[in-house]
Amino acid sequence: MTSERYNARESEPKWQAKWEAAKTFATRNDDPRPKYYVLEMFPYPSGRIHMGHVRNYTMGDVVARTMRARGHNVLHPMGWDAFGLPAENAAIERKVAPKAWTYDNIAAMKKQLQTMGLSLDWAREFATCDPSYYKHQQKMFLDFLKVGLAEREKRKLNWDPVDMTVLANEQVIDGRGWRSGAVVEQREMNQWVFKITKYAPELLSALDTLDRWPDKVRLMQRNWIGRSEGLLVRFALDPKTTPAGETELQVFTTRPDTLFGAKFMAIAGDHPLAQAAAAKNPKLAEFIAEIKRTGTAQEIIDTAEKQGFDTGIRAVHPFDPSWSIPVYVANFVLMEYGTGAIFGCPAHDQRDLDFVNKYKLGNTPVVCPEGQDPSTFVITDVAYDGEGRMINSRFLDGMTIAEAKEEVASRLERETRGNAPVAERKVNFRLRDWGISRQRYWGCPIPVIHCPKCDVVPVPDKDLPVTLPEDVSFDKPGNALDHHPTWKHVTCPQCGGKAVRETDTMDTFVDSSWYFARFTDPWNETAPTTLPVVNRMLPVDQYIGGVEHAILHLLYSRFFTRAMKATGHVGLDEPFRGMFTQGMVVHETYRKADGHFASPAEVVITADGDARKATLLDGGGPVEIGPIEKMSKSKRNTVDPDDIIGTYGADTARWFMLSDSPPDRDVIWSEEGVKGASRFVQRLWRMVNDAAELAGAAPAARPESFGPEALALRKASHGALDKVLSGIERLAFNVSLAHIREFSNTLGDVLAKADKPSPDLAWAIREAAGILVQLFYPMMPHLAEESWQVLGQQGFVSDAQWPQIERDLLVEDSITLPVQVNGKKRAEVTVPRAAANSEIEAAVLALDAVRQALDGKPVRKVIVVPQRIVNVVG
Ligand code: ANZ
Ligand code: ZN
Repeated sequence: MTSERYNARESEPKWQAKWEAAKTFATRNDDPRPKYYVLEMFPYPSGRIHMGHVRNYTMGDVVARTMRARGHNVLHPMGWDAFGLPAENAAIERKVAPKAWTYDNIAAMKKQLQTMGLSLDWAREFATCDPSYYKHQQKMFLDFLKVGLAEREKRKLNWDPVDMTVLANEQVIDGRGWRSGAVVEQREMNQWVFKITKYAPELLSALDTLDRWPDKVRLMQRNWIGRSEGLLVRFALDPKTTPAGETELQVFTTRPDTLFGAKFMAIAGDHPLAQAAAAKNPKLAEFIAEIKRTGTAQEIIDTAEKQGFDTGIRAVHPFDPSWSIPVYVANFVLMEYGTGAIFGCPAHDQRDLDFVNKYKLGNTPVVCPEGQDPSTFVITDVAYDGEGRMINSRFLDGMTIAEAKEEVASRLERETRGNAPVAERKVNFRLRDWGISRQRYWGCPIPVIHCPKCDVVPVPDKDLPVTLPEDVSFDKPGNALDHHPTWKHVTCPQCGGKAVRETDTMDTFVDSSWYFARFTDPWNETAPTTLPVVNRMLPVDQYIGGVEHAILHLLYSRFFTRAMKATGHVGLDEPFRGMFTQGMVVHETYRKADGHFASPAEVVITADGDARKATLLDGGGPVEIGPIEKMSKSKRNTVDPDDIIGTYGADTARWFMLSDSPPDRDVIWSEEGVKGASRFVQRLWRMVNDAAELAGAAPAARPESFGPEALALRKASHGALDKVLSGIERLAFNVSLAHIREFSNTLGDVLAKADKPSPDLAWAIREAAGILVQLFYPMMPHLAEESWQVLGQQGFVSDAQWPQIERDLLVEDSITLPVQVNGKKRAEVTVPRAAANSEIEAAVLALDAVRQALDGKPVRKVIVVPQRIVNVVG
């Protein structure tokens, strides 16, 4: 037995250096084996890795190492999502240049990541702020512009009237500018958008093909795209009441069945009709200015009190010329959706109900739920949006909602006014085009030039990349690119006159929408991708990341891939075949007597269970153990990966990360848990050494036959192989780890008993130890390499093929058969698989249930259908 402890601190850097020297994880694009692309969402270079990264990258690494061992050409790259606001904040607060700050952080985090022993191909590393990356992004922007997938559009922006600058949404706090504290206004300005809406139907329908995505993520995408089927209805207006003789108002409705419950119409403040009316009515103009101030963010609109202003305009009901309906301007109607105008049916829509209750417009229910009496059914302050039959609706009465919708649609589309049908069926999407302009310095410059004569002029290809200037100052509010003395002043590439560069930069979501494609050939200097390569290496077979990116990042990437296809940069639509969202890392919180939080590193825990107690490491003061929460700086319940890896080693951290919880759930990080994992590492180490000693007696050639002990061990080995692999394939890592533990217990028992093993058992022990090492290799690669050597194997375990499963060893020894008595199932019998019919017969007739069913009658016949069923005839 070895008395030496496994020393992770010595072993881990040693193997990392050997892998690097041997280029073990370098991936060749021309490798003929089937490819497998594993990707974890690349990190933002904040400066330090956190436990969430450790969990994310460990999972990806297990998949990558397993698929590699199984004969795939695995692509497993890493890079940096390096643009963004924190670099500018650091520049403002600490006077460091965003570029220097970013690259310093990258260097520090790379060092940390390397201590984790990840099987990454670092040769493909890049940061999105490298001009060699964003150059291609600029090229693709111009390609998109050519085919109409990028456009300029007027959009509302947050304007800080004190700092005289545009603010990003996250810079608006409670409606005020983050620096000035001034009340933010909405201003219309020209913005660049990507036309994601062109793909809305396809982005929705293709979700059905993504069967290796979590259902919840697909549902979130579906809701975000928000397809609804409805009707565009042209309401006639009473021209006597309109500001300039306007004659109609078009609305979008998904509930045309409720037309007879209409109590008002409402239009957005920036609807042309509202604008025209406001021009003649200062009070209305004032009202519109006021509702504009609250902004158009969905959350604000949903929670703000419903407000309206009666314009005096009157609309006419499409089924009754004598029915006049008031037209309001309302704060809950958005110009950006549908037509910016609605009819309100308060009985069946909560917003509309809140509105009429405030303005005393009344309501009439038109859908009556099953089991309610139509004559007494009333709505007071809760709208009814469920199923039912139509009431108070003339020719619709008695119909279901669906029938009524159809009836209204077909009547109104047949009816015409001024040569056009009064209504048409319409599918609407909630999805908006993707506004990518950001008024920030640290982002990818949008490669266009504004010329007073030629308007918008694309930067010629030969002038790409448009690089960011480095001599920038952040002492003024607003975009540092704007204030730069020279950067934006250029000559127009078309007319040679004076012109200025676009100073907006791209949303950082653009950077992360195609990095997975760039990883396939980051060396290509002339194009974003190399077609034959990108088409072979994509899609990403397994993508792993946080659920916080389940909507925007994934949707933008799906759009971008399609746009790249349309412009000839890839040949596929869907970038991620398999998607997995991992849970968070959570930890207990600790509070000191003075109410402040203490970090886990400052606390000692004693005793277990109810007696568990925490005290301060320094001075022993009392500490209250608080709830388990997501690791965060504010709660001080973070654990530094450096500390854990330095103390226990990366293998222990990796093992513990995977062992306790299903990977899509939260995992509770605890000192006790890590210690348990660390003990397990030592146990495996002793076991491998013991096995190596006993296996010394094994013959080189596989024995002809195996005795019962050896056979039992071999069954355990191959059973474990089977179960551990299927766990990894399903990403049920915790299940795989439990099977590894169970198998190690079996092997431990055999080793404890086998003093001088027979040759066949010694052979089975050697086989079992090899399999054990290969099974824990994906999770604990350093320990596995060290163990591989102890077992006398050549080369790296990292280069070893996954062991072949002998399927006949997986067959169960016993079999359970159903037993019928006179054609009715009465019992089951478990017998050795190889049992003779006479043995089965005897076992069946001895069953109580069979004797009872026979009820004293003699047995006439027993029919055994081998491996299937037993029939007793009485
Ligand atoms: C009448 C009605 C009656 C409606 C009723 C609903 C319930 P989705 O499903 O999200 O597409 N709507 C249309 N355009 C709007 C806008 N620009 N701002 C605010 N609301 C708008 O929602 C469609 C429904 O949302 C439409 O159907 C319309 O109100 C409202 F019992 O028309 B409905
Ligand atoms: Zn020009």
